Amino acid sequence: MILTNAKIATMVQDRPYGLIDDGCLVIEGGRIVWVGPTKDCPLSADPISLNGRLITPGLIDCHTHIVHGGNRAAEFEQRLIGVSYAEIAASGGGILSTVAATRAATLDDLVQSAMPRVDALLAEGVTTLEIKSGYGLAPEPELLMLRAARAIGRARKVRVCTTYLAAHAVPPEYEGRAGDYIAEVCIPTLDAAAREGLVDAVDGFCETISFRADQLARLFDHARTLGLPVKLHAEQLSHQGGTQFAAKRAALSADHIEYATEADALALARSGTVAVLLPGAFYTLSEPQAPPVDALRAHHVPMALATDCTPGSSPLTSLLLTMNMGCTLFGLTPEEALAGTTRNAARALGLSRVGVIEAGMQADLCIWDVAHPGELAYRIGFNPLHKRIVAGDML
Ligand code: DI6
Ligand code: FE
Repeated sequence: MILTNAKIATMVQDRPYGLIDDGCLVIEGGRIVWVGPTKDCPLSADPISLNGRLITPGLIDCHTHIVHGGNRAAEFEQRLIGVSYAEIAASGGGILSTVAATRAATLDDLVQSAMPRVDALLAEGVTTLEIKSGYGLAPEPELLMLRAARAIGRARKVRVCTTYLAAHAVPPEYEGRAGDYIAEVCIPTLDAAAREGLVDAVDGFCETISFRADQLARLFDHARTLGLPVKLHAEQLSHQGGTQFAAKRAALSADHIEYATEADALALARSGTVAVLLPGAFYTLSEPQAPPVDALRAHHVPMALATDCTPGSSPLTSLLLTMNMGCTLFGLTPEEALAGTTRNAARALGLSRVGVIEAGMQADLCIWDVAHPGELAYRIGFNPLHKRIVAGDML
């Protein structure tokens, strides 16, 4: 397939957007075999002219809890009249109410209820999607969530990366016994999930309402023995040392990090860990403190953006709106926002064959009805996607 007369945002880092003004892209066998100026195109058989449309790498949502049972709309109403997230959690709402709904769901329930949310992301150009477990908090429901994630990757043209997040919260049956939960449930269930090929990475929630770093250390040590990379929800609501803990373990990413410090940013830079920024949760919870973007930028920490699609803290299924929020709420530039949902999002998932447009990469692409890549973060609630291409198939 030869695509010509396109503005191509390759997202390679040598110039803004890696932009090629009048570019040509050759795809063969699901991979990009050539990209460059149309005038230099090595082939001319049956080119498809895009008449100046924009091509970008396929969008990557690198942090979602998109598989879950039930919803938390009632909580939304409670929070609007002033009941706090913590008060709702303390009264059995919050994550634990989603746990109950998820434990009651069948595999088909989990797949079918997630599919409209997945389709909303795909309609905006997502070609790679990360999906976490973390609402089962017991062996079989956690495995069921990961099986649902794998089933979604088979049912739709999208690459799914799964993340094991049994260390998301302490279930009621282990209240006050976080360490026992890690040892008796999280670690054995990770073995079972890994044996079944269900896990691509391991995650944890380091916060006062969930786990301390030293409790997560045992799980992360075990992940390393299985050859699995780690990532961490860190510094979302307070400073607990999660970012330093993640950096020390060369985690793929540290996520949320609203309360990270300059020293934390330096640690991320030194370890090559990606900062995954989640403006949907910041917006939904009306959080008072934004992540230290200036420090991350100053230390050249790669920044990614993701929906953090959850039923409670971030019921967001638009990566384009996430880009707009990343700019408006966190101060990212439109180019940083696009890098955050392509090149840096791929890095946050440990993927090396997607996220930029260059020869040898997988042909996961978006064609947009816009003239400049900066327009993608600019509009609010508007979808200019013309076509999505996954592994060379134009959809
Ligand atoms: N941080 C969050 O915001 C979510 N989990 C986490 O680790 C909360 C998930 C929920 O509200 O259901
Ligand atoms: Fe999350």
